[in-house]
Amino acid sequence: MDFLKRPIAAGVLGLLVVFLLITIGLQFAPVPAPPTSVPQTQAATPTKAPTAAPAASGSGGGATINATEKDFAIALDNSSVAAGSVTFKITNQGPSPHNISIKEMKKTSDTIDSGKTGQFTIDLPAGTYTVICDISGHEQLGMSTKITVK
Ligand SMILES: [Cu+2]
Repeated sequence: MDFLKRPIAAGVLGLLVVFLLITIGLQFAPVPAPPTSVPQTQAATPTKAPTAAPAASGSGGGATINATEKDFAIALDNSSVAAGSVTFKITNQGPSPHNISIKEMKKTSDTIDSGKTGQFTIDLPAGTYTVICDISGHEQLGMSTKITVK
């Protein structure tokens, strides 16, 4: 190790070490860069979250129509409601079982037995709908009425 004592050799060696460290440092420098792409993908997911909030507030609202059914008629306390969720509160005052069916939507409530009550909620866009009891023959016997949704 005699050459290490020579100033020029030591200087050249020192420069080589410095050059090597800089080269290694430059190669490792790009490594911290990839994490910057991670926050971008994370930023995309929170934008979906706010869309869930309006759905929760909408569930509480909606129109209510009291529907009284008998053999053989449907009486509604309100025949004009706002578009959206519409809940029929059904009372069956007749001796026969009845239901509430929105003809245009092909949606029908559970069957309500004589003397019983029930509820039927349906999402209705603006339009005119025919409300019937879809138990065989009941519509023809008079269980049919109209509602306007606007
Ligand atoms: Cu009926």
